[in-house]
Amino acid sequence: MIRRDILENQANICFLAIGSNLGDKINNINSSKKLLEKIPVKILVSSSIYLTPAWPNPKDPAFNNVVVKIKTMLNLKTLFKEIKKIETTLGRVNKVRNSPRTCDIDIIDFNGKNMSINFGSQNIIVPHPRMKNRNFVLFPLFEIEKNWQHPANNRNIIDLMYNLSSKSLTTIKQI
Ligand code: PH2
Ligand code: MG
Ligand code: MG
Repeated sequence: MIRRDILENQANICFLAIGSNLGDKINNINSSKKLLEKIPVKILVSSSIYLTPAWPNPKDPAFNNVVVKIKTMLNLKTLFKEIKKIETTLGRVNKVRNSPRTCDIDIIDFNGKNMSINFGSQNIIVPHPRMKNRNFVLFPLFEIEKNWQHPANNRNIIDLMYNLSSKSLTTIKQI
């Protein structure tokens, strides 16, 4: 029982991917970080900003993407709820799936664990199920956490980057 209490009160280390492809993108990312710090979340490290073509439709406006490493006492579900509030505060309107958005914050990794929880109609899965195909997650994550490993298969981040398509490797730019 005591052990459980200790575990429940521990700080969680988590990686978030932040993206924007609408409006003042850099400003939107900076505002996202400021609002995250109010949740409260401590941002331990932030990657630089990457310019990436929109996935899956490269005709949509290009994204600015960053990955941040954070520390928080919030559990996965509460963190998810708070992140959704920030997206709404920054003017995100959920229209069509993958349509341009001012702010998108995805939970990439939570304590390096495989987790899946239901939240209303949504199923939150960490690590993020599509991260392995996403240059805009892998590159900034590699920049700030060179030893990151996927908990499901222990594949390291370099391994995952090698498996990206050549297009994914050449179209991303650090700015
Ligand atoms: N986010 C999406 C869909 N497509 N493409 C890029 N380049 N960057 C993103 O952050 C991104 C995307 C939905 O979450
Ligand atoms: Mg996203
Ligand atoms: Mg999202």
